[in-house]
Amino acid sequence: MKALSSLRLGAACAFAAASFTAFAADAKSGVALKLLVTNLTAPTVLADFDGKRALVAEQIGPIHLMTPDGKLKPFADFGSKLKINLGKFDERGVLGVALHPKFAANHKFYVCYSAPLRATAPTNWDHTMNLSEFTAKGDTADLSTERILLQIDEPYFNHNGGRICFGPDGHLYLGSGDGGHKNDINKDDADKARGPHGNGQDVNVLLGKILRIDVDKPAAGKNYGIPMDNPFAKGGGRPEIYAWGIRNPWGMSFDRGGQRELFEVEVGQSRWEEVNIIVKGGNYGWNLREGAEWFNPKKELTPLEKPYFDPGNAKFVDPILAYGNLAGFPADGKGRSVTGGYVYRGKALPQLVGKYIFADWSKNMGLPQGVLFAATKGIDGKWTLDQLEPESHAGQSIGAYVWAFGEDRDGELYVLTNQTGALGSGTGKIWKLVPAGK
Ligand SMILES: [Ca+2]
Repeated sequence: MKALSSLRLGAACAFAAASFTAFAADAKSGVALKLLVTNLTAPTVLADFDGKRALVAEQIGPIHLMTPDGKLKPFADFGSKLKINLGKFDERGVLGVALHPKFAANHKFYVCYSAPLRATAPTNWDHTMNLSEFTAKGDTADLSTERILLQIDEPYFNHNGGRICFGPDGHLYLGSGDGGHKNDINKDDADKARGPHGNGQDVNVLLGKILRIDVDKPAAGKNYGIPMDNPFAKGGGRPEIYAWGIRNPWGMSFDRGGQRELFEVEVGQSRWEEVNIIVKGGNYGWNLREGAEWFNPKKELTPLEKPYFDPGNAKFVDPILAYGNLAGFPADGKGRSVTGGYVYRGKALPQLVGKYIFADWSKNMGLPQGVLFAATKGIDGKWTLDQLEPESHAGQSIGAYVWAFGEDRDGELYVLTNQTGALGSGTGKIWKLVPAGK
């Protein structure tokens, strides 16, 4: 029970219970999707590069610079560094890219990607996730400048997370998945060597966590530093951990306004898709909880009355919002797999300011039926969910898999899609959220 005895309670875990409100039909949204780029595979990242251009990463390796009218030119290609299954559905590849907050001066940027399994990993595991620093030279990246900061061995191909972002504190945040497969438990799968109660609740492993590191002040003999106020900076768990109990964080971004909160989405297993606000020391529940229910690792569609193991005094942070997964709620679920986005702080769409804009990947794993959402915080502090129905794509879905969102320097948002759900199809597109009818 080592994992349990080392659990620490977060200081700021008193969140209101998740709000599972009815799904309000949207009046005319005043929003349209403007097509900027076609012929990509599966775009995973769009972020500001220099105010004039954005960085666009594709999961299979290429990173481009994109002009405001959607013209691309090569910046880097990670294709030869990846372990990836081209042409198939895959959760490996280029998963996160972030520029250093002082990129204009130091030209440093960070990429989280799925590399072949390193020599020190268990031989039957799948791959190693690398978080590396690189230095750009003008408009291209020199990949020989790679400095590997952090490596996480991954037992399975899926649930990698890999999204990264810098916080207002200047530190780099990384969301790591629980290691994959399902249930986050190894009772019948001992070779994959997860803890007795899974990786999410084990604070001695880096899987299933939100991590926070200091890239600017490396500790002696290390490639990075540990912020002094990380929950386990002085012991009790891995010092990189900022929050835990995470399953598969496919989306992580700081609100650039408001309270500068860290929004994360959690791809659920079969019943609940979550939006969380991540707080330091927070335990987000997985695999004891899915949504605000006690998860049943033996019968995933039937939640338990009490936790499947005794979590002692552990306190859990509930999602600010969760919607039903169609696997668990065939009649009124809203999707299958949540895709994280951003709190809108741009100028073009005043009706969206302060709302968290995100999506479901697709309502049907085999068909492109992604749906956009807007979450709104009420005056009572509770969040409610609405479909964001672009007037250019009216209906119950936008007719594409929603792979990711992007944000430019002005705070305007982009929707990154694919038509096949697989890598290598050449159907990837980038759309900008713009005012309808302009
Ligand atoms: Ca959770």
